Amino acid sequence: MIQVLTILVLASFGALCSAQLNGEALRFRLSAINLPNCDLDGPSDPFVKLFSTTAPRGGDNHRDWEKFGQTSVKYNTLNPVWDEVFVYRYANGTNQRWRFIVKDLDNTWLNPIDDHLGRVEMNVDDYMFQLKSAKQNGSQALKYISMFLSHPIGGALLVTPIFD
Ligand SMILES: *[C@@H]1O[C@H](CO)[C@@H](O)[C@H](O)[C@H]1NC(C)=O
Ligand SMILES: *[C@@H]1O[C@H](CO)[C@@H](O)[C@H](O)[C@H]1NC(C)=O
Ligand SMILES: [Ca+2]
Ligand SMILES: [Ca+2]
Repeated sequence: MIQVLTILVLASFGALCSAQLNGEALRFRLSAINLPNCDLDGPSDPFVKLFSTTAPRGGDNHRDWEKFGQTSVKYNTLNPVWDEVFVYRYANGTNQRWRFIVKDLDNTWLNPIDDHLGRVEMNVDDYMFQLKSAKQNGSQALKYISMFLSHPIGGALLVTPIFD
């Protein structure tokens, strides 16, 4: 009887662990090129807010998007390279999408509202597919996946995967 109980406990513990470990941890850094300049006294001060959702495309609104990260601010540059490493748990085929919003820090008395520098959306399955094709193409192609910014159009956000 005690043995049966032990097996049951082990079995449910195993199920719990595999549920928690479900999905693959993607690690990446962000950088950007040719961002718009939205400051009068020098280049923009860009930072990025990272959101994700599994809501169906079209039917989503902003409250469906969960924030999972934010970069630091890089001052006076249109080509920022952010230092932070982001971790995102990827589950294939679950319609995971990223929305990255790039802002220019202003936050001054005369100019309290941060300017919008652009945004990108990408299906994480597509990101993984591009990564896989780049890997098959040789390590030279593996540096980053670039995503063109829209609203307004101009510049690109680069996602640099980190492998152990
Ligand atoms: C995701 O699943 C599809 C279909 O099962 C498979 O072809 C693809 O290789 C998978 N992608 C990754 C990154 O695991
Ligand atoms: C693979 O490499 C070829 C030749 O360098 C290039 O034309 C092609 O666009 C690359 N494909 C991907 C997915 O990077
Ligand atoms: Ca500004
Ligand atoms: Ca600014």
